[in-house]
Amino acid sequence: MHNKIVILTGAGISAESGLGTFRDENGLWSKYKIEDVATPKAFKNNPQRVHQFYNERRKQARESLPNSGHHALARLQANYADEVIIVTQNVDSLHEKSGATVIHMHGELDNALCSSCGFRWKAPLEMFPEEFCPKCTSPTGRPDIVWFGEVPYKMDSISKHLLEASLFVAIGTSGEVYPAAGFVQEAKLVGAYTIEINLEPSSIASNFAETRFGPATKIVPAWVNEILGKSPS
Ligand code: BJW
Repeated sequence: MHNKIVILTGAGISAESGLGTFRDENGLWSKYKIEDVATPKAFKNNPQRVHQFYNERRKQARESLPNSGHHALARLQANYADEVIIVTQNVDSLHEKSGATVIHMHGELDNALCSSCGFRWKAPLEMFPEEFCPKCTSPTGRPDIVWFGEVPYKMDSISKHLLEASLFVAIGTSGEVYPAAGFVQEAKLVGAYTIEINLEPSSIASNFAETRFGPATKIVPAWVNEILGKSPS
């Protein structure tokens, strides 16, 4: 029995819902350069190109549905006797669509953010350069996404949860991007047991006490059944 389970998810949990990962073969970073679409400088130099990248992904994400991996985590959060915190690096809303409550550390495709006043609003399906902020009226709306070089959201809250974790599980993430890639070490420092669930060993698999490999739609529901003490269905 664990007092607090902290789960970190990455693009791999949404892969079987049809959303592309970043670093797999044919992933987003094989088609786009990070410096063209995922940095503040890219947005400053070519907002049209950056909006187009996120407009396409927003449309795809809104049409997609959660898979059995997302549903299993929602079931765990609803039925586990103690706290289950889900932190996601994903900018889609598939965890919420499955009924879970999550911390979005890299932002959300469904939100727009004013870079002048910090106001957030629901993003229209398509955003354009000089998107007006409904609060301060500046033409400074941007996708509410944490780009490289920006500080991820809710770091204080995430650090607090990691300090209290007795089980840390990373699902569908390559371990290539910090600070998320360092969470396993933070959890280990406070004595948490650590599990990696991924299609194949990530670059930081050796940091985990236990690893389980295979598609998230199979491995996650099986692990959740184990934790909830249910026989496999
Ligand atoms: C399956 C599966 C299936 C497939 N079932 N599994 C040098 C050293 C250390 C750090 C740095 C450094 N130089 C710069 C940095 C910092 C930088 C960084 O980490 N760079 C690295 C590239 C080295 N990080 C930052 O800039 C961050 N900010 C920061 O550090 O601020 C400083 C600070 C921090 C804390 C406190 C105070 C200050 C910001 C990072 C922003 C990341 N942004 C992105 C794009 C924006 C969002 C978007 O457009 O969607 O976020 S990058 C991209 O990578 C995206 C993801 O959230 C993130 C992680 O990717 P993820 O989810 O792991 O996906 P993949 O594709 O990499 O892996 C998928 C995995 O799934 C694979 O392993 C597959 O095998 C698996 N899989 N199918 C199960 N069916």
